[in-house]
Amino acid sequence: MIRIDAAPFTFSLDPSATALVVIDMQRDFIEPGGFGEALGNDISHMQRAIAPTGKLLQLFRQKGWPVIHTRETHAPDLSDCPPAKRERGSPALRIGDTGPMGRILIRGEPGAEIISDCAPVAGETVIDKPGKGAFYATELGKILEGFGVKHLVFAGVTTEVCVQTTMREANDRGYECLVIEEATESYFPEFKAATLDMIRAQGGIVGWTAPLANFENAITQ
Ligand code: C5J
Repeated sequence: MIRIDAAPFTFSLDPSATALVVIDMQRDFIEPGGFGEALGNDISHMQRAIAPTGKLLQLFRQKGWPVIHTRETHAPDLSDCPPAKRERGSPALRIGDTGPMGRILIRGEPGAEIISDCAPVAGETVIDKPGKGAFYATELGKILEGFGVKHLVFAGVTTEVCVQTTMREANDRGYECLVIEEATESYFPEFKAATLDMIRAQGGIVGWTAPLANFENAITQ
């Protein structure tokens, strides 16, 4: 087992049973003209997560450990997008509307793609998910069973929405979950801080958090 200096206590991972799950590092959440900005968010916060997530990807690739990327997307006919999701609030552009990067959050459109700095490479799994949690209405559970993994390391955006939801789903399914602190971001710094606190509170009720350097030091020793 590899021991990582984490909070609320040491995170132990089995190098033969650990995968990286990178949540929704898509142009629509990170770049100007996408869904994040259409919702009125300050997308500049997202920039901070890019280099640390890239570094994590590099570490997993060097180790040959499984990497899974998710994308929050919908079918072009919106058949998997509940009206309640599309019609909520008054964004500048709704899911399915056409913006500068094509139709918002629609599979196959430029905005739905993963940013180039974190793009999947051959052999990595990409999961399109219609919800916030990556287990809902996807094959993720079966894919993880196929890899035989027990420990999941998380990165991606946004911390309190899709990252936290997926960590909670994974925790309920018996996975040991660690989120790398610099490799996740929110449009709201206070929400990121609160989410990391929530995850590791009560003896790690959802999982663990650790700085990237602690993870890197532990796995490269
Ligand atoms: C949001 C996500 N924030 N990937 N999606 O709507 O967190």
